[in-house]
Formats: sequence, C-alpha cells, structure tokens
Amino acid sequence: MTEAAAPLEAAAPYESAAPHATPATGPLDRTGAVSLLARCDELAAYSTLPGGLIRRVYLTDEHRAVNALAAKWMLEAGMRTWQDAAGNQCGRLEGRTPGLPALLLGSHLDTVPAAGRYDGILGVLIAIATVDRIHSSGIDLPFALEVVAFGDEEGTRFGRALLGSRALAGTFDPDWLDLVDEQGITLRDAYTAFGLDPTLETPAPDAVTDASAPTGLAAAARRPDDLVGYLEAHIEQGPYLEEAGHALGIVSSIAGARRFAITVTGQAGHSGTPFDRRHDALAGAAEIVSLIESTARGAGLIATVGHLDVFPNAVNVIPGRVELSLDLRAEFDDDRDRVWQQLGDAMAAVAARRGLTVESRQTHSAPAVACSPRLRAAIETGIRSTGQTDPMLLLSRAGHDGMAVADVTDFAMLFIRCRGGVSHHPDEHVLAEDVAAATDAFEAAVRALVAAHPA
Ligand code: HGY
Ligand code: MN
Ligand code: MN
Repeated sequence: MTEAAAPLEAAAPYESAAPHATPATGPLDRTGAVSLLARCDELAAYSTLPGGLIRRVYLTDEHRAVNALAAKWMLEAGMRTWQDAAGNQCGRLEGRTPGLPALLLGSHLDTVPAAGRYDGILGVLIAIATVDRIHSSGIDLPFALEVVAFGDEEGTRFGRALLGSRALAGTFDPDWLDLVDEQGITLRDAYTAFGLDPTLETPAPDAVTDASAPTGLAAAARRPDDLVGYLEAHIEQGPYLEEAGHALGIVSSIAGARRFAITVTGQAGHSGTPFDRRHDALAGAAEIVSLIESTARGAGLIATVGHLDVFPNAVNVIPGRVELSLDLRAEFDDDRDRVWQQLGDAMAAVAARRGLTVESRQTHSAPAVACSPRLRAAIETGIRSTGQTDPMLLLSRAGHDGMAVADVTDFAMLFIRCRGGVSHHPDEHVLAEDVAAATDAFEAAVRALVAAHPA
C-alpha cells in the first residue's frame, strides 16, 4: 500500500540536551564529544534525500564521499588508510613492530532511508577518536589497531545486508554479484562503477600473479591469524538503557535474522464484484500481516513487515497481487526457524481459504551470534572505568556487522543510550555526556586488551 508517507522532519543538527551539564570527567570532555557529534552532522549531509533527510547506500557517490572524509580523519589520527576491495574504508595504526595482528574497531557508514545520524556512524567516529587518543598517548601496542568503516551493514540498496563485512570475513557468496538494485543495476556492475574489481576467485597456483594473493573482492578477506578481535560501539536502538538510567551497556549476543520477499497472488477485478466471487490479494495479505504479528508476539520474537506494494493499486480495482517484506528475528535461530515454519503453514491456510497463492523467497539470513567473553570482559572493564558500577548485559535485536565478522574473529559491542530507543528515524538522538563516556569506555576496553595481551 504505497501511500505517500507524511514527510518526515529532519532533526536539527546536533545540540546537547543539557547544554549546561557539567563536562564529563573522562579524558574526552563534553567539548570533545560535541565535536565528534558535529562530525556526525557533517556526514549526515551526504544523502540522496532532500530536506535534510538521510539515505546513503553502498557503492554510490555519497558512499565514496564519506569514505574520503573518514579517511581524512583516520589520517589525522595517525593511521595509514586504504579502501579495501569491497569498498570498506580502513585505517591502521601499527603496533610496536610493523605487521602485527590487528584489533579491529569500527561500525558502518551506510544508512536506511530517512535514517538517524548516529546508527553506525557514531561507532566509526568513536573508533577513530579512540585510535587518535591511543596514538597520542604513545603507549606500547602489542598489536596493531585498525578502524573499519563498513560500507553496507543495512542492505538498503541490494536487499542483502552485511555485504562489506561478509567480504572482510571471506564469506561473500558469488551469487550475490547478481543482486540488483531498484534501477536494475547488478552488484557486480556497481562494484565496477565504484572502481572495484568484482572477481572473487583466488588465482590458480600457476597464475602469473603471486598464488597467495587473491584478486578482486576476495582480496578483502582477512585471515583469522591477522586479527586479535573486533570491537564496535553502537547506539542501543532500544529503550532499556534509558529506562535503567544507564549511559552504556554490554551486548550479550545479536539476534539471528532472516528476511523474505513474500508475494500474495489473487485475481484483480472490478470493485463491484460480490465478495463471494473475489480472490482479493490485499485482504489476504492484510490477514497475513496480522498473523505475522500475533504469531511472532506469541512466541516472544520480533517480526516486521516494512514494505508492501499493491498491484494494480487503483481505488476501484480488487488487488490482484501484493508484494511484502518480512524481517524475522530471535535470540536463538531455532526459535526463529520454528516460527517461520508456523508462519508458512498459516499463510498456506489463508491462501487456501481465499483462493490465493503465497510464494516466499529468502533475501537475507544472518545467524544469531554471541559476543566473545574475552572481549566482553574488556568492554565491561571499559564501562566500569567511567564510574558506571553495574553495567547491563543486553541482547541486540538490531543486526550489526559483528554477525559477519564473527566468522573470522571474536567480537564484542558497547551499547550507548539513545533517547526513547528511537533509531532508523531522523529523531535518533544521543547525549554528548554519553558519547564522552562511551569514548572513554571504548578506549579503556582497548587498553584492557593491551594489558591482557601476552607480552
Ligand atoms: O536491521 C538491522 O537490525 C540493522 O539496523 N541493520
Ligand atoms: Mn541500522
Ligand atoms: Mn547499525
């Protein structure tokens, strides 16, 4: 039902909710946090939407522009920088000797449509600020630090999420190169247009190039031995830290997600047709949407129908076809898959009763992943160093790049309170005081890993 959505008002550029609050006690004072937030505002300007709304997707001019800006800030923080073969923007600060395994820090720079300015972006900037402070302190690093600004966590352009982090994890599926965006551009052609080589093969040993050097996209893949782990700071995108009066929290695990494109097909016809002669695809889809909600809710899962198109979409025509999306998530994959099975049976029953057909195609799948106890302990140490005594452990119902990076190294996440838990909306909001605390905690987590690293 593609009604024109009420125009979303873009949130005003950042201003702290407590302009006269006392400065944070950590090394990053409020002023430092406000300038970090001002960088979020700077990045927010790179969007394909008018009126201050934010939409920035993979392998586009906007992506290229924010990569360049992030690279500039990485350089200023003492890192050498490069863009990897999948378009992720990377920076590296060497450890005590060149070439040591790296602790990855980062998040993503792409957005959903009409996004907030902190989802992903804040984590990239906190990572850069952390390396900057570690670099300036001159501490002896037993490992390298790398910042990765992933290019496609959301999957907004091609429908499949985590493309950048899957390339880094070496789990990129060649079939994805045939994914197409709304203009019919394939992911393969988008890589080429972005100046990247979409080949995925590692050359045969007798090839001219060095046999160990994969070419194209495959070159983005990192080896487990080259990594110490991955830490990500991210807004909570939920209400629980705010309800508990906590600025920061530790992520226990990330819910597993599966996304589907569902097509309900009936018979288009005149709106004067008697009810008992109809095969109304939209009436069937509406029943399915409320079944999705009641079934998931009853099972304690999260499910969302975020997209629905009606054909032929005319006031006096019975809808003949409806295309809708389903995003289904659960803390445990078995629960998610069991509910998907139940939904399949329920949708078939609706179809049989109404003389419709229902077809589903999976468009994305990411397993639930648990954060590493070793890295979680460092995050907890970091939070405690800010004076927060009883950090909460929270399930992340939102997906993150850690779901992909977990295939190649351990990961953990630091959550930051956000107002009302609002996210994927222009009203996304964070406090400067919380950003200062998060940056202090993130740096302290890195220092804890330095201290714990075998000499
Ligand atoms: O969909 C998610 O949970 C994330 O924002 N990509
Ligand atoms: Mn998001
Ligand atoms: Mn995110």
